[in-house]
Amino acid sequence: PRSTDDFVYTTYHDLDSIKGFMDMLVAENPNMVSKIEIGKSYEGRPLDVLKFSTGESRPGIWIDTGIHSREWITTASAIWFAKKIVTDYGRDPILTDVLNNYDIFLDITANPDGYAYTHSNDRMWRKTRKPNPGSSCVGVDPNRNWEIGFGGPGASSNPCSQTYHGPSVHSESEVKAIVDFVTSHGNLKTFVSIHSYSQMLLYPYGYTSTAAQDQAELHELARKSITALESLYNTAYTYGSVITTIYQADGITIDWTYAQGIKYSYTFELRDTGFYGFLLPADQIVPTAEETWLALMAIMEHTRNN
Ligand code: ING
Ligand code: ZN
Repeated sequence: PRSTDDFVYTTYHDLDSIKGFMDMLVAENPNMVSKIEIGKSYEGRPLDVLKFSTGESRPGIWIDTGIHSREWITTASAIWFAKKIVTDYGRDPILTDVLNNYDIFLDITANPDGYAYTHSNDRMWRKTRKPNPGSSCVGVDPNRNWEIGFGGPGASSNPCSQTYHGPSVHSESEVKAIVDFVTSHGNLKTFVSIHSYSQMLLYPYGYTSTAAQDQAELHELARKSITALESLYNTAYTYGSVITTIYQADGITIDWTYAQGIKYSYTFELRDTGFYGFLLPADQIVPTAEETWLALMAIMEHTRNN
């Protein structure tokens, strides 16, 4: 494609193609979009994040996708979100108001080594690609590697497990890069980490059944967000805290971001509920992105009003 208008949003893309998309989007929108490198992956790939900004020193909204590399629908949706943001700015009054007051950070390929591996070797690869000393099994679960509840029973100490927590807190460079970014930014208001599949919207905690301090507000905003999502194609979502809605999960992203004071910390589990699972047909990319965007807009609008 020669521009992001020609880019094909209805298929899944490899890392090179996504990098090409990001570079075109930046070149086409130099006053709004930039690419920042927050670190390097274990295999040395740049950890690139798109920054959408219309002014200096604004509070931030973070969205990441693909931290579990086989969850391709999340990455494909994020590409569509990126195009949607530049298209709607100046046209959609709510998005315009959000972007006139907040920066949006979009981390489309949060686990690029894993993503490359899902294209080259194993479509079902979930974890990072760092070898584990003393084991023939590779990789750490980047959604069990965070500090809050690290090493608890909702994670595995077996390097061969899909939920292996890793040798130490933030041992994975893909996780540490986000930790360092969040810490040094210091003013993120909203953090949305997008997974698939299960059709759920989840908020803290995963490591304890103690209710989060903001549970009532988080629950009400989840309800509003899912009402918006369901209004488009009637896709049925459930919502609640991680531990009450899925299962106990220790060392997860959003428990850490919430502990940093980022009140609107959410995880989505996108389509479907298991019929195709991680292998969601490409003809569902755009509908999934469209409905999820309505949910994200509800969260961003609430952020703006609070
Ligand atoms: N499932 C999540 C997992 O990491 C989850 C469920 C989501 C747990 C959010 C904790 C927090 O086990 C997938 N599909 O990744
Ligand atoms: Zn996941």
